[in-house]
Amino acid sequence: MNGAESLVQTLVKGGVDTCFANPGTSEMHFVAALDRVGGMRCVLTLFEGVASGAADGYGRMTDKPAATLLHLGPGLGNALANLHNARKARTPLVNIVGDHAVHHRSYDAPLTSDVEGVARPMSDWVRTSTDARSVADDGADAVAAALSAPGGVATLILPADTAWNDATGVAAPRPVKPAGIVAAAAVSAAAKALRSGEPTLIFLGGRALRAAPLDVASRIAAATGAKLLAPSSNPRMERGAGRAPIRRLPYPLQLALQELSAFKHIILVGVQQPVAFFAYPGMPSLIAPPGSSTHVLASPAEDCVDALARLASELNAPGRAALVPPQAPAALPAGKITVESIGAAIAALIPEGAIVVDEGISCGRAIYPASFSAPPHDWLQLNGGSIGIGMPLATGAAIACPGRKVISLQADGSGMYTLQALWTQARETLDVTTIIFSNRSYASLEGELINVGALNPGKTARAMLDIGSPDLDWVKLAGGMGVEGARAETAERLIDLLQASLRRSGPFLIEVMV
Ligand SMILES: Cc1ncc(C[n+]2csc(CCOP(=O)(O)OP(=O)(O)O)c2C)c(N)n1
Repeated sequence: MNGAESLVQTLVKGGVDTCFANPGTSEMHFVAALDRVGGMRCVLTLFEGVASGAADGYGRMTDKPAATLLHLGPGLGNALANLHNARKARTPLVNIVGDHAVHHRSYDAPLTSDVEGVARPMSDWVRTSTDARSVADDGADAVAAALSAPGGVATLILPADTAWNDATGVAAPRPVKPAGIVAAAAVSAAAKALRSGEPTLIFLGGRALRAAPLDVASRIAAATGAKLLAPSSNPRMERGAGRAPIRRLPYPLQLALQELSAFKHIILVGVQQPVAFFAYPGMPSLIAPPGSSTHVLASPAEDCVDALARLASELNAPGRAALVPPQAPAALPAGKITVESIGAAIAALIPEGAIVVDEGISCGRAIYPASFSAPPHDWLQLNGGSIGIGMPLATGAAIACPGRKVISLQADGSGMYTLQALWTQARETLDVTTIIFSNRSYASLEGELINVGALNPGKTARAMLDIGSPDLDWVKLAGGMGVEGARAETAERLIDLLQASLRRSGPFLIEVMV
């Protein structure tokens, strides 16, 4: 057994059974090992940002790491933007990055670079294997690091000789650091705030947005009159009919400040304190009102399910909370495409068990509020702010959850960063319906120009926000990568196309002309 085989076997033994790859010469032994070792599904991506975003989608849906296979510093560099998003989402993920053989590094060959230096900012754990005999142990440590609470990005750098030399065997899975149990004092401090009679917000994020903890939180809210709120962008929310509904903090800072202005207490569950996405001249960075108290019930690395259950029992919260009733048949919109008609049309058609990936930016904002009582589904967002995640995330989620429909809500500008994901969707026959919001502009940045105080933008500044010259043709772009598509210029056509695509298998793309 060589080092590469020992690593693949160790990963499979540790539960890593899917690898999103874009390999090169230094990873050839890893690639060859995939044929000799069973149990690893390897998915080719045509850009490393697709591999990292897909691994993120897979990890969010399964709570276990997928691997990526990347080519030295430049391959890893191409993956970084979506590794940043994965890290912010606290997704378990293992990068395997090939490097030159140890004896070759000193010659400064064309692909030589500081791979650890490239890895560090977007990784929670980094190691370079030094020897084929230690590669299996390194692999087991990487999986444990990725899975340890609160979850993270582990990057293992594999010099080519550590892959081709003889190994000693396979390493057993390592113990994983579980989520911490919160101190009794944190539960009683939250209970005291909730009993104070003063306006109290329970701010939930991360794992606390899954159905079970949300249900407990809504029982606490019912018992105490507290309000529930989530951050504006979240890795994964379980929502829909029969589940506790939760609104999100508005993205515009002015609205976010207004939303929190009345609260005297803010209880954090699985999330950090609310902060402004950007600094704006003369505006605060922290959103909690001055004079309010913030109480950490559970940090992202702590067990929020246990913490909420203990808080509910201390408060004698009722056993059931009012949940969202099943969806009443909504009137489907007709006529002109607007942000509102997009919201109503898509919200009405979300099927049970769907996974909605939301990188809709300005055109997708009406879909979430319109879909509270859609059949139960998951909602995945860009929560690290680095655009270009949507189509890769949808790809990874579809591979993680065969049998579930994926609806990928995609703004056109963000879509252009990683559209190669469509090719992987076609090759793997994934049930992904991509809905492109073709407004042919960086519309959200037009508002930001004003927000930062850059008033009266001139021709050059405006040209930086206009992506309509030349016009992108998404139906042709998709067709070129093996994904069938069609254009919708009215709400009726959008509804027809969406219904048809949800009935068929394999990917489809709808270009909505906004
Ligand atoms: C990696 C990265 N590069 C650049 C940006 C800055 N940025 C934020 S929004 C945006 C434009 C988004 O345009 P589009 O996806 O078409 O959505 P729209 O604003 O039109 O709704 C850009 C370039 C970013 N957030 N991340």
